[in-house]
Amino acid sequence: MTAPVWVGAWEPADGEARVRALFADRFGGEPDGTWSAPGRVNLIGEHTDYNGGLCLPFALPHRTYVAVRRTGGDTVRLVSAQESTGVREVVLSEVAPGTVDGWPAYVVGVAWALREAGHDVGGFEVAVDSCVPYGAGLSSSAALECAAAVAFDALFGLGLAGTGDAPDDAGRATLAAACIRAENEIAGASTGGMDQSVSLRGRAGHALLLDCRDGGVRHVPFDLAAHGLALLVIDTKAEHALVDGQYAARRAACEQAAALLGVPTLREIDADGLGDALATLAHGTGPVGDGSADAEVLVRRVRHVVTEIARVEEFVALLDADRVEEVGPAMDASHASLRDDYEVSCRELDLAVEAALEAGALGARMTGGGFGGSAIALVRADAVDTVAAAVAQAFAAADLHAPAFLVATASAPAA
Ligand code: GAF
Repeated sequence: MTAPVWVGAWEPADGEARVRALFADRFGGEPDGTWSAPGRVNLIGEHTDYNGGLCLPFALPHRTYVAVRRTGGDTVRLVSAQESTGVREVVLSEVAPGTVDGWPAYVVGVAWALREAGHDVGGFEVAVDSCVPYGAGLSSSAALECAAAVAFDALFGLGLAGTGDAPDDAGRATLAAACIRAENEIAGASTGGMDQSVSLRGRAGHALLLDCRDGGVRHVPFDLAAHGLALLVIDTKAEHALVDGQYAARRAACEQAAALLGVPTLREIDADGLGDALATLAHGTGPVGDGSADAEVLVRRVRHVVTEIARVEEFVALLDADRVEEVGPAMDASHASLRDDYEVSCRELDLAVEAALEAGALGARMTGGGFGGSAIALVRADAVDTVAAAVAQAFAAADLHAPAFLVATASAPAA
């Protein structure tokens, strides 16, 4: 029997102490303060954000911590407990797309984007430490960007984030926009914005219904414990990267399909119009356009996006009706659609989902961008250990790396 490995979240005081110690060790003296931001899971609504659609993520208790000190001038010095690269140095005025390698891009990219938006952000030293599993599809990159964003907000007097008791949602949307620009333009990942939005705009005890057409949000109460349920997250340890071209290819196919259908985004196609839209795409002879996806592929990509947005609505309606124990079929259908139509699952994610369902999960699906990363399973609270053990056993039997597990509760945003 293979015992499951659990990944706990740090207590905030522990995370702060860790970055303070790293800061003192590498830079000497005290930082001006510490800030942190969470990773996320997405309950449903995958690959919908860059299509102007709906998604339903929530913030994890696992957070990335930064200790920051203003230095004056234009130079940034960075160190991370997760990296063996030592102290990195970047000159802010020299930052532009393609100029910053590796993890520092997520920090200086945010400073760059805020400067581009007219904010007066200058030099600083920053130490980083995190308990968000890295490369697990749980948004470690967005957690780093958003921790940096709230640090800059406080240190450079931007006045956008509000306070812990009274967060300023409009200001946080502005910070999220800077984080998204950092990720798209400086880190080079063409992601859609869900992760940064929930890390900055989520609320403890709630899932965030994010409408990516207009950036509107609704905080939907999400307390599984009250229903005797829990959300088990399975980090499959299958390598996950959003900068390797597959994610960008999915996004490009959606944009190509929207252009062929004459709509600004696929959000404009609703379930009633789906049949006509698919017929229009299917009649195009493939490959459609230069080096682009063929008609049959576009049909499947569009079918996923449109049906997935409808599944978000179905899921939220069940939450609103206090019937969370009935969301399982929507989760299962989401996974099948991501696996078969959107083709972003993989052997490890499929196995995690199958093993969890076989062990009694009410529903299960991959979460996040896919191509590796994590799956989620809705389980009875008293079955968390049994389901985790069954998944660990299935991975061992298939000769795969041992997965890691955590239990996700809807937690606080960046602060
Ligand atoms: C990744 C991206 F960063 C998000 O923007 C989103 O597209 C997600 O994949 C898929 O839903 O997390």
